[in-house]
Amino acid sequence: MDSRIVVVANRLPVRWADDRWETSPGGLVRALVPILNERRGAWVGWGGVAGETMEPFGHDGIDQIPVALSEEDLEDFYFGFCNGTLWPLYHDAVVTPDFHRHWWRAYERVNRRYAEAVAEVIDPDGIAWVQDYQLQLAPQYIRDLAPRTKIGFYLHIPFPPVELFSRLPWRTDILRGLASADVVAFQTRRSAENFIRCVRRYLGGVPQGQGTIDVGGRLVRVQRAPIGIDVDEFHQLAASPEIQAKAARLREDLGKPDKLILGVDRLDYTKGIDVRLKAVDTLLAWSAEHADRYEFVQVAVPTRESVPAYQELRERVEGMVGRINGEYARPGWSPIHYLHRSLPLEDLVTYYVAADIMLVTPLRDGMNLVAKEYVASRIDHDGVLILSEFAGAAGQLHNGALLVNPFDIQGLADTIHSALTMKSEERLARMRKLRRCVARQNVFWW
Ligand code: ADQ
Repeated sequence: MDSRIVVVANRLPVRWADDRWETSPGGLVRALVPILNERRGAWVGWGGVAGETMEPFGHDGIDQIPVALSEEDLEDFYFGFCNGTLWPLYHDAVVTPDFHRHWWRAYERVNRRYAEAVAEVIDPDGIAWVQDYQLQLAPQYIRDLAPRTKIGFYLHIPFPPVELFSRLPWRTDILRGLASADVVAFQTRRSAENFIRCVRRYLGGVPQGQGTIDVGGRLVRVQRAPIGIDVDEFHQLAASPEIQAKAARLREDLGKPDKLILGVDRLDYTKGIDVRLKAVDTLLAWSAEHADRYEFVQVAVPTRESVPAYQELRERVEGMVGRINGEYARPGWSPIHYLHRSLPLEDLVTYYVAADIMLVTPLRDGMNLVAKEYVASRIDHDGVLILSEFAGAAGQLHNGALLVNPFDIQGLADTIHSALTMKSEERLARMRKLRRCVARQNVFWW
């Protein structure tokens, strides 16, 4: 096939909808499709059904190259090593990572399979762009099989500090995998620095200045490249009369609260949903007599439901919602409106448009696109973003957002109170700064 540029990601950018393939939603896919179209591109990724082997096919003008994953691969590679070891380890070990040799072997095996699929379709001088923590060994395997390939790697989640990374029994293998790329890029400067420190310690890398490091005679460029969103898409949806009307109706259906406070996340223990609920609980205890002027909406998307830590989180979060609602509800009003489901983009934007305050309180997050999507949807330039200092987005949005430490529940409750009582001039001034930043550093800029 001789593709000049090949994106390699855990999943293909398409999904099977009843009787045909459709493009998956999301800014990343939308940003890459035109680039791949222009340059005869291919995308290597899993097709989404375990145990199914599929032939390559074309969609959106891109060659889709499916990689097969068996049930066992999915168990040991995806739920095991990716989401039971790497995900918690790279997010400050907020949940204890599990280390198992058979998970690691599955990680090696599956990474090799992706690399083989790349080597089969790529032009000898082509570019392979490898995405995220599921594929950190792929750069090395691609280099072995197709030595002239130019390889870029992008990590969407944080790269941990050396003290945490050292726990990984296969730390040197992972670093060798990553350092086989020509360019390794991260969401934040902190992640890039952590990576450089690890490469110095475990691979004897020698920094050469200007973001390059010499690893055994090869120069690797290490870069910060914070991901952005397709701002116009959110702008257009938010400006549509249907969504404006739906947002107004939503507020009415929720009992016309003075202030609507919103959280939107995958139901993941890194996102600090429980922290947020505790802060809301504190706030309610402070002001029980006029609490019914506020409404807190939490939209939680089901995710990785077969991993025990996620099942425990769901139980904990839903237990808290029940307890808080049980304590404070009055006829016709309960403080927390909780949805456990994925929403179409139009509905998501409806919530963004309706919300006065957006709570984004991860304990650690690579970037956090929800924060940027909220800002892009605020075409009235109003609304307050409360943002964890441990989200990558804080590096860009610190001027307009109210930054919080999610480990300080009392502090978070205070900040929500400040947002509830903030004067309109300050809200508008902050939102203007946020919107400028999100519009400038959008996904195409990235
Ligand atoms: P995620 O951890 O998935 O991404 P995030 O950046 O917040 O986190 O993206 C979530 C996406 O899911 C958003 O685009 C949002 O619109 C969507 N979403 C959330 N709730 C939804 C719902 N109820 N229904 C439908 N869609 C919903 C990883 C890293 C992040 C990094 C991104 C991109 O963990 O730190 O920002 O990759 O690099």
